[in-house]
Amino acid sequence: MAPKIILYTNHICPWAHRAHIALKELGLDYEEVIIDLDTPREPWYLEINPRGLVPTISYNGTIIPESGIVAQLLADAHPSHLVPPSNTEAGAIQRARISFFVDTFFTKVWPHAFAAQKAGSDEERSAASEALVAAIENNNVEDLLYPEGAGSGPFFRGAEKLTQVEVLTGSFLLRLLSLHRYGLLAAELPCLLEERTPRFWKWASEVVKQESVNYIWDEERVGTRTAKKIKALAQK
Ligand SMILES: N[C@@H](CCC(=O)N[C@@H](CS)C(=O)NCC(=O)O)C(=O)O
Repeated sequence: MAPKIILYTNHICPWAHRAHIALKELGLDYEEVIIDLDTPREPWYLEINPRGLVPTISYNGTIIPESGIVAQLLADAHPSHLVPPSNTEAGAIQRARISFFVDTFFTKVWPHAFAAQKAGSDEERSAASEALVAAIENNNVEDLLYPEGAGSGPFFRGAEKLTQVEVLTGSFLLRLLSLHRYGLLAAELPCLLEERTPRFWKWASEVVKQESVNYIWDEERVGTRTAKKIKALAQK
């Protein structure tokens, strides 16, 4: 029987967005409850998730917070192309590779995008964007994505369909490829990525085209809101 799923979310949140990608990829129906992030969390939501963050999922009545854990629960409960089962050596190794790639993305690459968004000047923003491209080069991200001898598809390790890597990074790739239009990343970043890290660029460009990745995405809303928030922070 199909599970009863309620997703507590907000479409502007890249972490919550991960759950939307997983649910769509797995073809699971869900009810969505939008949590207003501009006002203090209401007591009923704090009872569901005392951290007050989105996303949280109710899966057949069991409450699970934290985007990475939500995505893992969905992938484990619904075996699919996203991630192989862990009870074979090949499956366990693929899971380890997924985790290592995602770790590399979030500890080595994404922090520079975050720094660029918070930069106080164009020079600082350009330096952070340059550091981001250098991090992709220096951490062999392209070889992790497309190692020799792997498949020839567009996704992680040449998969033909999305994997858990894209579930966990897709919402951030959407931002990486568009926030320069709102002054949050250097204007030259897309060119730098395309010239210096073409396999990463091709991967990211393909990921953001997928319906499961972009069906809740509102670039204008996220771009203008993030720019406004960062300006307000700088004036404090
Ligand atoms: N580690 C959490 C991070 C989630 C998170 O930071 N969510 C933000 C929105 S993007 C949030 O709920 N913020 C609440 C607030 O700022 O009051 C996860 O992966 O689920």
